[in-house]
Parts: sequence; structure tokens; C-alpha cells
Amino acid sequence: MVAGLLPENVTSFGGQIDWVFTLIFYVVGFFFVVAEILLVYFALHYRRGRVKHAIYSRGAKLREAAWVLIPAAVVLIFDLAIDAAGHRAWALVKENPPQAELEVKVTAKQFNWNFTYPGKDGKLGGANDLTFENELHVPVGKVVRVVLNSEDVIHSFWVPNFRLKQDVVPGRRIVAWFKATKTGSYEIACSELCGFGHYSMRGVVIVQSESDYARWRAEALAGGAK
Ligand SMILES: [Cu+2]
Repeated sequence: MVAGLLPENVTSFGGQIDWVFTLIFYVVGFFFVVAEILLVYFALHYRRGRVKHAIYSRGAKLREAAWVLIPAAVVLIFDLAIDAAGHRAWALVKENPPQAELEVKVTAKQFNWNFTYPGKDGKLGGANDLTFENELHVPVGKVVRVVLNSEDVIHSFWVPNFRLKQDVVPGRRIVAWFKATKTGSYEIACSELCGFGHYSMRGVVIVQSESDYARWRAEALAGGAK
């Protein structure tokens, strides 16, 4: 149900992240419903005129304290379950990135995304690097490493369909990765308020079949692609 409300997931690790979203939604949703039902029930049941005196309880006896301790323990158990699920997703996305087949340098600046690819020499950082504005081309089914840099303030690289969101911090080089599982065009947004033009800091990631990507790259190297 929750996954149906989210943008379509098109990365290898997105399912794990959606599972954490779903777990949190149901745990929090369950307690929300229980709390609201009790709130309405108590408000009606103990309304003025029905009960003469309230009891002042300090929770000194274990039986009284149990009203607080048992719910606290139940919440803690659910909390630990969310932690465990969250850690599995975190380890998958952040701790052991797979070997990358393509590396792209992403430079954020007010208010654009620049994507830099290796040029003819096949290495990033050379004089023949190719840079594109707001358009990231990647092949489907390949592990892509993005190296994030900022020229000015803090931005955040967000591709909702990839379940990938990573802050981009000036002075730091932050690495993220993804493996897209479906061809298509997906929005890139900046999700850190970064100035007046923040709302317009959009790009697109174009996931292409291997042959389409190879053709685009050949055109780019020949100077024809945009
Ligand atoms: Cu920004």
C-alpha cells in the first residue's frame, strides 16, 4: 500500500528502502489509530457527571507503574525492529558499495547540476573531460558512482525514483552510487534550500539501454551530443 504511494522505484537498493518506509508507516499508523480510539473513548466514558472523583496515582506500586512501563517496552521493541531494518538498508547503500562501472563527477552550484564524464582518455580529471548541464546519462543495469562536489553552498542530490538523497557539501567530496533497473527519464531535484533559485535547481537522469548509452557517448565524444 505504501509503495503504491511512492514514485516508482527503479534502483537495485530501492526495495530495501521502501521496506523501511512501509515498516515505519504501519508501526506508527497502528499506534496512531490505537491512541486516537482511546482518546475518544476516554473523553466520552469519563465525561463530566459520569465519574465523581479522579484518582491521584504516583505509580509507586509496580501494578501502577506497569501502565507506563509495559507500553514503553512495547514501543522500544518496535523501535529496535525499525533500527534493524534501517541498518540493513544503510549497510547496503552506504557501507559496501559495489565496484563501479562508470564514474561521473557531479558539481552542484546555485542553481544547476553539472555532470562531468571522462573524455577520450577514459579518466576523470583530464583536460578533455565532458561536462553537461542538468542532464545525466547512464546505462541501465550498471553500477554508477557519482562523486558529489559543491561550488558554493550546501545542496542535496535527490533522485526520488532512485531512493537516493545525499547532501552535497562545499569542501567535501562525497561518493554515492546506484544501479538503475529500468530505462526512462527521472527527475533530479535539489532537496536542500540553497538560495532564491532553489526551486529551479532541477535536472534529469536519463537511463538508457547499453546501446543507446554507447551511441550517446560516441556522439558526445565527437562533440555532437548535448
Ligand atoms: Cu541546491
